[in-house]
Amino acid sequence: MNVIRKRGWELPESEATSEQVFLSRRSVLAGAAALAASPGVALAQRVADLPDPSRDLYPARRNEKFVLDRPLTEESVNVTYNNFYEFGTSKSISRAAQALRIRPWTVKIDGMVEKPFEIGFDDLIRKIPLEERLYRHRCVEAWGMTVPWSGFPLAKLVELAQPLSSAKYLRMETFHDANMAPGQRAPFYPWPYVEGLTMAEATNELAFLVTGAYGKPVAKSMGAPLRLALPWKYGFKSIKSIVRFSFVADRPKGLWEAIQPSEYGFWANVNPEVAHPRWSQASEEVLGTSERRPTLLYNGYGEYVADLYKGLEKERLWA
Ligand SMILES: Nc1nc2c(c(=O)[nH]1)N[C@H]1C(S)=C(S)[C@@H](COP(=O)(O)O)O[C@H]1N2
Ligand SMILES: [Mo]
Repeated sequence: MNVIRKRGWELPESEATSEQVFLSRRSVLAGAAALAASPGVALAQRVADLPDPSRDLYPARRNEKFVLDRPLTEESVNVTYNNFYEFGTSKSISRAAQALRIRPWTVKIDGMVEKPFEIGFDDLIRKIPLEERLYRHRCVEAWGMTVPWSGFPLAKLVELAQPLSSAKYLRMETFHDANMAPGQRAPFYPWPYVEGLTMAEATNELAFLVTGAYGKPVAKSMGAPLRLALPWKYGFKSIKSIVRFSFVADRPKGLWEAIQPSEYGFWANVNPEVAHPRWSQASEEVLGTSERRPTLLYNGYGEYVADLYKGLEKERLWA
């Protein structure tokens, strides 16, 4: 296996900048060439340029059950400080991510289900009522933020999918299109981005499928049009720009676990007492402030999720 000694998310901004500039220039050139080459692509581009057809669904009604212990992170901070390796390895991918075409967007549901199907994102989003939830988010890199997400419980999508009782895990996959997302040309990552959950985790009420944030459709840099929010787990579990949900018998291997299993595992539950091999998880930078806060077990969501892990104490639950 190709072991990367220093990945982008550990690079200081200054070192990552040249690659960022390179990647975004490549994406502009690739986009222009593709447009010239095919009338089909030109049509897709016109569809993509239409106003967002889900705009009327926002702002969604807030679910008051989920309360925060700190102020919301500023929207301007949240949309411009991102991990989205498909568009580059620095935090400053928000410009490059504008190349993400979010219409048409088709979601595939397959694997161990009554009947596999595909559904257009705009049909899916009108099947299930949206709500707003204020959640904390804790990246494995020891920074945290708070977000007013809109969306619906992942459990509702599971219900729609009608999995067989033999399904044990939910595997999720991000789009794969290196012309659109030049980061996917980096050969040492096993694209597409994949993540997985047990069925019990996927149907826990906290697991939230995000379609919006800050009272409108979610920004491209934050994983439009459909991403996950799992506030009790490290952020890399919260996969962005999902195109496929597969119900499977075997534990899926996520992109980060595939690259560096000694540091990034399947469970990845937040725990201040279990250090990452290369840094402490005891406290976190509060994004957009100069403050540090002590990290909380399960990122403060133990009352919702601690029971999921009873009897699993022998598993590596914390990384
Ligand atoms: N497809 C995809 N999903 C992803 C990532 C990514 O690089 N690609 N990064 C993950 C990580 S490490 C984090 S912390 C969150 C970041 O979400 P944000 O940019 O909205 O803060 O997305 C997660 N989901
Ligand atoms: Mo992260």
